Amino acid sequence: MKSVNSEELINIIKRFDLPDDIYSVSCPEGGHINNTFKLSFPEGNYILQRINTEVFKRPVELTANIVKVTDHLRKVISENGGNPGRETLTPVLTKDNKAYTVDDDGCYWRCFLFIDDTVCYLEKVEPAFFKKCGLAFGRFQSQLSDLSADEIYETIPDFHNTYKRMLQFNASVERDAAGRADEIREEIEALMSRSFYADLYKKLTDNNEIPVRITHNDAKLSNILFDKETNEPLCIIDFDTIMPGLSIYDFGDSIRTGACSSLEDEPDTDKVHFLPEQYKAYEEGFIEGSAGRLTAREHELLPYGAMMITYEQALRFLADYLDGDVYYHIDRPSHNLDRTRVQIKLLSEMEDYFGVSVNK
Ligand code: GN1
Ligand code: MG
Repeated sequence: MKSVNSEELINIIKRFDLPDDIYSVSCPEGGHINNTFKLSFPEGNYILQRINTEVFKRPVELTANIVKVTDHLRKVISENGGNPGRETLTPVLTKDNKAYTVDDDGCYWRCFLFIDDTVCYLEKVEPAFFKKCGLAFGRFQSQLSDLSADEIYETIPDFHNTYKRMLQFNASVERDAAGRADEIREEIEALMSRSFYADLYKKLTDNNEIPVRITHNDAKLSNILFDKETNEPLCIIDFDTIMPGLSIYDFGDSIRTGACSSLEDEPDTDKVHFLPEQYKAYEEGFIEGSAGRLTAREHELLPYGAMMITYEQALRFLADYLDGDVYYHIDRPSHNLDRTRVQIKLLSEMEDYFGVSVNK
């Protein structure tokens, strides 16, 4: 996306229903997809974002999803005596009452209240603390459980359709666009021998064995804001991938990122381990937070959610490596391959722990 000059920025700021005297504009760290600006006014702070429409190709539907979900969350939080201004995102509308505005280049912009006095964590945390993250995402699931998934747009079609991801991966192997397939036969084989996870996804969804819910679809630790004073989880953020999905996949994504001893792109796989203590703590929190809203089958499938999403993420990283690194940002030529190897190592340790055997 092209850079933004201050005149354009002021022009956009003026379109939103914000106070008049702006103090300052800064660019907070973190967030690699959208452009984010923090706006400070004497009356309070706001977040202004330009949506990356190369990744989020349906910005109107995406914004409608955010409005619907945050309206609902605000209602539930108020009914429970909470503070909706701090416990969920609050979209700020434009002066003509829209939740986004389009600039002269066709880029979409949106604005939220900034939530002051919070911290977020990027790296692995202690089990007792990770349990709180499970509570936060479980509570999110319970707060949304009476809003129908039919009311939400699927803004990235088949985003977590593991079966289609498997077919796309097979097609990437077949095409071998970057001529890399021969050097990574072992990794390709590791994924092909696990296609039963894709079949399981198809069976679960074809037979409606578990409900399609409204899910976050990027349920990682860094998407929770904690209250600076109490260090308790306060607010879940990053609603760009909110779509119809499976609760066990949100659960699984948290495990994939938070019950692993390394970052997801660690080049040395000897450092990559599944952490059962983290898993158990998060599971306890997630179940408690979801307050009886999950079905017995969803409970039973939680470990599978962790394994299936890890398998799917490996398919996505390796397909991108085979395609010549066209989707994920890379900092080194082997980046997507390193990411894949971390997923495979983590998955195989999960399989040992949960007693899943793979015919190699
Ligand atoms: C992308 O950019 P980030 O970290 O929010 C991806 C997720 C992957 C993740 C893996 C829209 O998310 O699905 O799990 O990378 N988001 C999209 O690092 O594809
Ligand atoms: Mg994200």
